[in-house]
Amino acid sequence: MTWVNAELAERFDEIAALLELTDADRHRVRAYERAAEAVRAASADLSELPRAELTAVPGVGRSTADKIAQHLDTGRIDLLEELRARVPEGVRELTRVPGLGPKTAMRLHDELGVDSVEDLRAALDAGRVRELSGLGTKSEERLRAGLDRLGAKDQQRLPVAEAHAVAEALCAALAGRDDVVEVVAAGSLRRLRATVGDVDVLAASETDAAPIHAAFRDLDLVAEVLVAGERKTSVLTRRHLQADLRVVSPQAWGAALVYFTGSKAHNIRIRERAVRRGLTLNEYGLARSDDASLVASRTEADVYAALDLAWIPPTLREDTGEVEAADTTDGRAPTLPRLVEPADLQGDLHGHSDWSGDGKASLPAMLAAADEGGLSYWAVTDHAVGLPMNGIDAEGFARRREAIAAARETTALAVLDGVELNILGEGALDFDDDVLARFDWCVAAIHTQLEQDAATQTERILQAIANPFVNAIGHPTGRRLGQRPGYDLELEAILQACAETGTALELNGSPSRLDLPTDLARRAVDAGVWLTISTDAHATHELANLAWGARYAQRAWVTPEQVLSCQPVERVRQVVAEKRERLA
Ligand code: DGT
Ligand code: CA
Ligand code: CA
Repeated sequence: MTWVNAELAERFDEIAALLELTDADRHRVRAYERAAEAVRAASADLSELPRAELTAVPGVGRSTADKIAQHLDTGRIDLLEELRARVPEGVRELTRVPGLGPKTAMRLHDELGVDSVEDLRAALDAGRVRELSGLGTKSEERLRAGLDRLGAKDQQRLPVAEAHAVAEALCAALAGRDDVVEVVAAGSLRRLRATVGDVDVLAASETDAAPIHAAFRDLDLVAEVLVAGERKTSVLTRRHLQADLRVVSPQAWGAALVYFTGSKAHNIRIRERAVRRGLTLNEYGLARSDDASLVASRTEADVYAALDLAWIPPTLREDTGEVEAADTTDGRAPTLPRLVEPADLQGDLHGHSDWSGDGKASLPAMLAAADEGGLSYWAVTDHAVGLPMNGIDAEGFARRREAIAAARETTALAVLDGVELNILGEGALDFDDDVLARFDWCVAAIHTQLEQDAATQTERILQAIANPFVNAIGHPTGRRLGQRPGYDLELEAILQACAETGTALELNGSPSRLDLPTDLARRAVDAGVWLTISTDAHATHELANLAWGARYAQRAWVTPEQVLSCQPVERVRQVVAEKRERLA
């Protein structure tokens, strides 16, 4: 399908949807749906046909042909503009509520003045909805359920790893089909945002998309079908996670992938760039604005290249400087960073064994798994005694020291004798300096009194950083994805102290944390502060957290040189020794 045909089809679909909202005759709605189908099915590029021949296209009648001509000449269709003016934005918003059809949305608007989702909630609470004729308590229940589901997308963003698991299953099911050439989860999932609102599955197919949409709806994972359209399917999966499927032709794959990967801000930025070059960019391709001829669409790299840009990794697509850094205009060399990758990590500087109460595997088992994962060193940082349930006291660590010595005989890994200290109230630590001095590596983290204000939390952390034996601050903001936000910190002071003392900030790769958040991590590396990318593994399978941590770090433009755990163990020991020399 050519780009112009696709755009026209979209316009006819929108007309049909808006006509339905204005209670137009069913045949009229259907006529525009058919016009969209006819345009989509047309083999010729409609912008290249002589106007007189438009009606020769199967399914295109006089009225449709006029609107096509109007669109081609002026870029607008009067009927569509009228409808857009007639149907308030709020009503269009209401139809996003699952189970709320166009007729009811219009009535809620006309009769109750409801023109937003919030209004609808208020009207339900006030018992006004059931007073409309034909709408009883049953309808109320249905609308409330719809609002809850909408809320699931708007408010309860899922941790990316959970959404990833669902997306993998959805994609795998489609990838097995003969008629699917490519399938990818785009959107915030591909950009690796810490939490995901919904999953945007994009598939490419040479053939009719309808059977692919049908198969998607029939997957076992699907709990409920929200939208069963010809071009878009929306379903609810596990844990109320919404997933949308769109199917495009391989010809449009690259443009669609750029579009549906987002972010919206990134899309807007590159679309402006297109306009300045006399081009139009949308999900079907990059085309010349004057004659609509297609310039690029097949691969992402093609689309970026036609905009004088290097291909931009999805983790950077947030409009925070990546478009400028990718610029290749007039042969300029792009300045995109060489992003850290999981394979760059040489060691893990935060992990647990069953020496502390919450560890699920023995030290030898953890070391074997780390070795298998390709690491060359591992710090066993069991909890210290200040964490009452799980912690180890000084004598316990002395006994563990013997076990570490024995383990070193059996592994090729360098084993760092480590501890995860508790930053107690007022910033005190579990042990005195003479005990701390016996460790190779100390992580300090806040586990208690999470509710304090920014000044207090910052002061506690500064106290820990000032200790000569503290090498990294673990999970610095304390956030739990989907459960609790991090505490507020005065980051500037912390970064300065870290830089001055040679103390690292951890990027905790546990999928329930991904802590440091992107903006903080980027400020940290910009300030010259070491990052560690750590697993916080309590079980052997959690060593896979390294990959989450590394890929999440990409969003902060992190390079391997900025990550201490991407350096050899000798460098780690040197950084530890330097801080002790400086402060002790
Ligand atoms: P989410 O689902 O809230 O975690 O975040 P995204 O980024 O996945 O957003 P979503 O699912 O609403 O849309 C998927 C992508 O589609 C988005 O990243 C960019 C593109 N997109 C959606 N709406 C717009 C829009 O209004 N303008 C532009 N330029 N792109 C859009
Ligand atoms: Ca999404
Ligand atoms: Ca979406």
